[in-house]
Amino acid sequence: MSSEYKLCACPLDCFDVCSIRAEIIDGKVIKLEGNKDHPITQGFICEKGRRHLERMYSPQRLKRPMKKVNGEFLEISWEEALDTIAKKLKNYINDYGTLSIAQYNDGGAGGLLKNVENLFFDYLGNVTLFKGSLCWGAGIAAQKSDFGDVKGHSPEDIYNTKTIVIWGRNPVETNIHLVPFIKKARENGAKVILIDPIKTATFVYSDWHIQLKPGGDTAFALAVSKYILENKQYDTDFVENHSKGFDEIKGYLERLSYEELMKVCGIDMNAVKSFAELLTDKPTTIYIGYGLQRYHSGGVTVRAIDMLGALAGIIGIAGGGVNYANRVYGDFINWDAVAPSRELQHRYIAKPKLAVELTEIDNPKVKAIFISRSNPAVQLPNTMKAVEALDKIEFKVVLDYFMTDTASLADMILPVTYFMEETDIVYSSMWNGSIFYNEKLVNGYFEAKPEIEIYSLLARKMGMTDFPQMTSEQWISTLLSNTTEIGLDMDVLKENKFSFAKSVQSIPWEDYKFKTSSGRFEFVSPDALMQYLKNQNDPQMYDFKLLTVHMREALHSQFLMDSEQEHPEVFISKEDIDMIESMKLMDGELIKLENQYGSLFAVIRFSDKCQKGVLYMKQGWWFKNGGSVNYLSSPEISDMGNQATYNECCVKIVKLGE
Ligand SMILES: Nc1nc2c(c(=O)[nH]1)N[C@H]1C(S)=C(S)[C@@H](COP(=O)(O)OP(=O)(O)OC[C@H]3O[C@@H](n4cnc5c(=O)[nH]c(N)nc54)[C@H](O)[C@@H]3O)O[C@H]1N2
Ligand SMILES: Nc1nc2c(c(=O)[nH]1)N[C@H]1C(S)=C(S)[C@@H](COP(=O)(O)OP(=O)(O)OC[C@H]3O[C@@H](n4cnc5c(=O)[nH]c(N)nc54)[C@H](O)[C@@H]3O)O[C@H]1N2
Ligand code: SF4
Ligand SMILES: [Mo]
Repeated sequence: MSSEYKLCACPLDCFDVCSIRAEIIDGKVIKLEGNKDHPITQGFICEKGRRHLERMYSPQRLKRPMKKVNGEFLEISWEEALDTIAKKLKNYINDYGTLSIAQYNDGGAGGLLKNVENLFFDYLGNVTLFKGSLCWGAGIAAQKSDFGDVKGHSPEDIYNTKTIVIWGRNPVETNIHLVPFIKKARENGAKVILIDPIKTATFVYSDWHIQLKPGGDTAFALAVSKYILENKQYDTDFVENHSKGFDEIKGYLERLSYEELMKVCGIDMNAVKSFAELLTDKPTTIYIGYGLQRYHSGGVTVRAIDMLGALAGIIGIAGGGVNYANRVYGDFINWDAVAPSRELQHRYIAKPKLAVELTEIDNPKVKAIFISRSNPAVQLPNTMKAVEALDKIEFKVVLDYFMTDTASLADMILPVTYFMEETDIVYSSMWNGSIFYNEKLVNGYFEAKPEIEIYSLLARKMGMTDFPQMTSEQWISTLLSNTTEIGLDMDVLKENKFSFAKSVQSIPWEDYKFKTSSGRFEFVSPDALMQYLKNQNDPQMYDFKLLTVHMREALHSQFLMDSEQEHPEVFISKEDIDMIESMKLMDGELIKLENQYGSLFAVIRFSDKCQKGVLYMKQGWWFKNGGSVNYLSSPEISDMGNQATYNECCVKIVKLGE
């Protein structure tokens, strides 16, 4: 049999969204490699991308629907699964109303048609949904407040810059295709500044590491802003003609004391001055990551960095920008064409608060929950309580490929197809404006089905005659019927398998037409900043701050299924020598981490990457790997965007056997 080569894109919840070349022989994908013709992902993929085949053809994949009987899962037919679900839903709706049905999902797969599942629930009635974010919500809300939208410079624009600030982002592990851009910019003479409490893998590409205290970014941004103002280095044209709230912020900055700010961020005045000099020697670009907004003041932090960008005059210029994410297509999806005609009034729980609110919510209580594209039993904060809360729900349906920790809680599991087994559109990059047409390359694994088919069948069983019944192609052409407005030619997309909207601006806000209500860039309010500084005086409950970061080899809990690691590792700074000596800790020893939310056994490692008083761990571990780092994280939300506050976490180390 001869090989056939087809293009597709990796839909994982990743900055990059790689263009992939698949080799297919006899109806089976036998090799995946980077597509050399894609201008951004440039012909290479990560280890996870290469492992897609192992996952797609894994013997552990779920073959058929399964129901739990006396604690054991039994394979059943689709007919039985969908009949049971339809019957249960009808009964709950009849007895308690549609609000007793909940739907939880996340970014596990970035396909457009994956969202048809949301539409199913819109047609079902007003249900219970989850708002906010485990990921990037505070920063998104922050940039919407400042600019009116969240836009990033095109990756190549980095070549126009003199200084690249990588602020709380770790591209060497989480955004690997940004790295060649950084490397080339450096070869051309650009300097790279890394701002992170941890000396991450990205350190090797940086010229200067500002190792501030966790949560200290706002204070640092305030100190630099104050210095820029005092030294009249700010962009007067921008603040006078294109911004709102400058006078208030100027007055506030003048009143602040450097001393207080230095104490909060742990950075000295020389560093503030040097950073201010580099930032205002334009063009300078800032790339913000998501770790720094997983705090109570996460929104204010991103707004303070935006403020700094605005004062330094790097907004709307080539080689500039405060890059957080890049929303290009979301607003152009024609959901109106398929939406139910009645007005929706769903009930919402903030996602990070599921652990506390799912059981408390009443009138009606949640009786059934659908969970897909996510593994909340591992990824949600306050995991033990979240698992308890989920467990109490009478009827739980999970859609996944594998028996994840969440799936093991379910009453019914529905196996879904892998991206190469279905047709979809992928545009989920948080960084670049690529859009991909993923056509079905091979048949589905055993009886796995795509979500659109599952929900179309369920709608029929439920007698939802108004629910649109369409093929994948019909869904795509309906949902993308408006994209000519942004210069996206569907024929070109289908032919080439990837494209870019013509309207994607390489330099966002170049015309200074901000999408805020004032039409100007809006400065963060002094009140919000004051609240941030006040919060920094709150006493710390335990000795150590614990940061949880993303790991190179996994995508959250995905790709860890076969890991034989028995306990997660926790890294402690070698500078914490007092603690190490007084507790007689040994490198590699099993210890327990404990706080008000729970405890977790972990292997302690001495590290020169973190700072005194700060521990860090990689997130995503399953129950069988010793448990989720989220046993320890708080269900509180940030100041904006209902964002989880994973990094606002304090723990103590407990020595075992004492
Ligand atoms: N390999 C891999 N790639 C991924 C993912 C993955 O799991 N694995 N996940 C994807 C997803 S969904 C996301 S959201 C992104 C996340 O991508 P990133 O934002 O790059 O990664 P994070 O690990 O979330 O956090 C980034 C950094 O924030 C730092 N940080 C923590 N607290 C602070 C602080 O107070 N100030 C500052 N300045 N920095 C702080 C951490 O030390 C960490 O180095 O990555 C995506 N890419
Ligand atoms: N402590 C701590 N916790 C964190 C973070 C942190 O930094 N620290 N990061 C947070 C972040 S940034 C994020 S984005 C969340 C991620 O949280 P989740 O999205 O819940 O995490 P994943 O482990 O990626 O789970 C995705 C699941 O979807 C399944 N899946 C993949 N494709 C499909 C599909 O096409 N259909 C269906 N139905 N299922 C599919 C996968 O098999 C997997 O089980 O975690 C958050 N949790
Ligand atoms: S996980 Fe990210 S870097 Fe790896 S192949 Fe997928 S999109 Fe590319
Ligand atoms: Mo995320």
